[in-house]
Amino acid sequence: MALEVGIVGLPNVGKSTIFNALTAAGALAANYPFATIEPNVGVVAVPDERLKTINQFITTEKILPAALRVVDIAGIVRGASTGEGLGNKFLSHIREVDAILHVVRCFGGGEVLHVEGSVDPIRDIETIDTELALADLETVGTSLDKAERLARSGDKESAARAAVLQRCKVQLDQAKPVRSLELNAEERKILKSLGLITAKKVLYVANVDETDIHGTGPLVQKVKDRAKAEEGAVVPVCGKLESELSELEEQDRAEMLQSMDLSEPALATLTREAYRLLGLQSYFTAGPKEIRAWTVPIGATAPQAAGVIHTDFERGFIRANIYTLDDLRQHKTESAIKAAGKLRAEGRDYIMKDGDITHFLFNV
Ligand SMILES: Nc1nc2c(ncn2[C@@H]2O[C@H](COP(=O)(O)OP(=O)(O)OP(=O)(O)O)[C@@H](O)[C@H]2O)c(=O)[nH]1
Ligand SMILES: [Mg+2]
Repeated sequence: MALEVGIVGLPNVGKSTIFNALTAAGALAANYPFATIEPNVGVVAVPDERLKTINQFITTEKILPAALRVVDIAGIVRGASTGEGLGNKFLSHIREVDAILHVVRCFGGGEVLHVEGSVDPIRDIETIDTELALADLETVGTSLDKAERLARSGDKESAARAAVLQRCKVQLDQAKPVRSLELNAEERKILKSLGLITAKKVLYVANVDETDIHGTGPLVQKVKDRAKAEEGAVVPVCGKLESELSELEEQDRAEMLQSMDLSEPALATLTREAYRLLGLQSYFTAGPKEIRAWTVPIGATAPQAAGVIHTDFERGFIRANIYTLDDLRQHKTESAIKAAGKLRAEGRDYIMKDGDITHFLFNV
């Protein structure tokens, strides 16, 4: 099950433009069902040059990159938390995603109306943050009442729960996100089931003018400063340009990128950053049928990684035979890697490393 990121922001900031470009580019990227699943849900490939490198040594029928699900959520307006606009319905979509892509308008252009009348990314971020904080405050308030009641009747677990919720309440009352609270593992566990929106990680997407595709202008700088204070990241994307790029064939796209001094579409950078934000890494399987990237959280063990392919692989895990891309570059074939004693047999406790090329042995 691919992880999911939700595109959030004020109306008319370019969310759907970016979503459409992401899913169209993904569809061209590989022979994979990268496309739109529902009108507002798509699957995008996580670009990874290492797949091509593996393919230089191992011939295969198809190459499958890792994937992320992306959901385009309708614009949030001032008052959404109290049911304004499409209000709560959309907030409930955001509760379900693993991380948030917050699109902020940094492009001018009088022809596209701004709901607040002018371009001001920091004000816009604060408007969204306030609505999300208010929505969380409601969730926290309800849970806190309940936890306090149970705590009074002597329930220890509820007392611990009430203490964490109280900290969240203080934070949210100041319109600050729960993610910037320092929480230990136990506290995180308590909050997990609440699906608090402001506890989710955020990647800011600065939708820039065609005159500022590298994002060096003052508006993007403001967003960068803001993100830095929250230990977050910003990717500048020109929605208009990306949507043009996504419609081109590979050759034309490469020429257009080069003419603008860009090494890749901003959407590729965006997808990779989102992957990193989620604390994910890839390992590979490689054979004549397919070369494929699989997604695991950083710190996953070998059996857990096997479980991403199939739950039987995890249950019946015996061992993993692993080599690296460098081994492949040096020795050229798997049999040569083995002959050189470089094929490692790893057991149940092995912590997967980014880029491991793996064969799992299991019985069912
Ligand atoms: N100049 C310029 N216009 C853009 C850019 N990105 C999007 N637009 C325009 O802005 C308008 C709104 O874009 P959408 O992608 O529909 O915005 P949205 O955020 O999905 O809006 P809602 O779904 O209503 O919340 C459209 O007319 C786009 O063509 C950009 O980078 N530059
Ligand atoms: Mg839209």
